Amino acid sequence: MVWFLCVCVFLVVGLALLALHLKLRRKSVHGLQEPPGLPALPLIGSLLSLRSPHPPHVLFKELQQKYGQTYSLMLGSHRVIIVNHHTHAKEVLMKKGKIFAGRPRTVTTDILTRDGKDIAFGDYSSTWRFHRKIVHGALCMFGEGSAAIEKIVCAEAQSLCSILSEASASGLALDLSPELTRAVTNVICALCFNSSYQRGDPEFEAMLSYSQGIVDTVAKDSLVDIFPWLQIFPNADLHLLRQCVGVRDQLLQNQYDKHKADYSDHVQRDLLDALLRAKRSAENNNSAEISADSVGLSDDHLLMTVGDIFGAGVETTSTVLKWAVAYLIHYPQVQRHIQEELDTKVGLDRAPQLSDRGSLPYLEATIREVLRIRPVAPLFIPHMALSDSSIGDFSVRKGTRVIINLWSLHHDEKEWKNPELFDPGRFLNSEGTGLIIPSASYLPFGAGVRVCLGEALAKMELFLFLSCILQRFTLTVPAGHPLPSLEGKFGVVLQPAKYKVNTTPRPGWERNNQPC
Ligand code: STR
Repeated sequence: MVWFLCVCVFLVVGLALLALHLKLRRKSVHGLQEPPGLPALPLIGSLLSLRSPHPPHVLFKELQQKYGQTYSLMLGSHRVIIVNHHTHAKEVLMKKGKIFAGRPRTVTTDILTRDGKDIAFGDYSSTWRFHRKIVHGALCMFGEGSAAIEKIVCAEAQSLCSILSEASASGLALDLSPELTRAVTNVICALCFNSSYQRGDPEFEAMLSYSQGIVDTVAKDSLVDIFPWLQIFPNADLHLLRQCVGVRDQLLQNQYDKHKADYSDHVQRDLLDALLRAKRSAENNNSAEISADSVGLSDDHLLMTVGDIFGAGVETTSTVLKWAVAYLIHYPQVQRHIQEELDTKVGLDRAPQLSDRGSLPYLEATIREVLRIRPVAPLFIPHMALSDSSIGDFSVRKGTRVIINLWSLHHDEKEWKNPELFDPGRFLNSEGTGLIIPSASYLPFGAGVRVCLGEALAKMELFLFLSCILQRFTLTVPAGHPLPSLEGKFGVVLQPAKYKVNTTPRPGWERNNQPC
């Protein structure tokens, strides 16, 4: 009898859940169907279907075969739509950019950004828009637009090359990572704080490790972000994240206090001065619209934004440089081609400068190819629908998270011939003289309302660092070491594994030590 009752209850509950599932599935916005979905169980969502030896961007690309280019899944109780094709990606980012400009709040990003007071992870609002506008203005003034930044980048490239020279003289195989990171960090330091780090500076060492700690723990779909209630249990990752964020915040706070103490309306030394000025002038402005906007633009907001610029500026550019070097070692013919181009267009008597960009198309094509084959952020940062909407013919309910799988866009076999092959030539016209973007399925810096703010600065740095290095050195794998792995470690940025490099000075370079 008891058994019979149990079976009945089981059947009734099962049928009820099935009915609910079908009802939810049919329920749609504007009469459209919801995207096909992965199986989902109550509470744990689609977790069982997401077990895989592959990192999420690769798994999401594979799942297209079964569910189509756009499909949905449940992460715990959150509905997530995965977009794998460029037409839908552009609809989300550009055509309906404002509707999808939201950001989900997660445990880890809230810790990093004081509950979303930054730009990258902060939700869409009038404060956010105003905040982004002033950062954009300040970056234009101190970043891409200024000749000063070119000088700074060139000086850093120069000092990086001196260190590579020392290493090559001693015949040591070198892990380029800390050197590249220091060079990129110093550019951002100069830009933000008008300061820089010498080799071995303890503050710089502290920064290297806190930044890695943050990359290892933040926004990588860790379980606490899916199930926030897991925070009640001791969690080593969260502990590490809090500790790293604490160190970072102290560092930022010191700079902020210094800048506030000797701030003057007349001189703007760096980006932080420019941000302080924009904040003050907004506060003093009587115009109803602006003062309403500026409400909430607290010290925390500026601090968190400087943290973003710092984190993004350092982690992304240094990661791309490491990927570029890894690929140049794997493809020595590409390296030779760039060096021949440098030899004929720049020569050995002077360092490359930004104005050479137009005459070095093969190097530019190589940078584009690195950004395609190993995108810095293969899933970008998740978006969130701010109202009911649609993607293609599928309905999307308000609050749904939308993940654009940039990896799928950049590795789409229909768009790219042999996508796993590293071939800078695909970004050149048939004569090899001019740059092209051969496919619409290419968005290394995103697009739309939340497009990367540092795109111009990043491109400038990649060009100057790589051209300076390749003008003077040939990069090879040291005897007895394996080739760098091209696989990558998934996180908020896709980082290459550590590897060692030999830097051999190119013939003729030793004689010419022209500074930038
Ligand atoms: C890196 C580590 C750190 O110290 C601070 C940040 C905050 C900004 C993040 C950055 C991170 C990683 C790369 C991000 C960037 C904002 C935009 C950029 C996510 C976590 C990308 O979208 C690639």
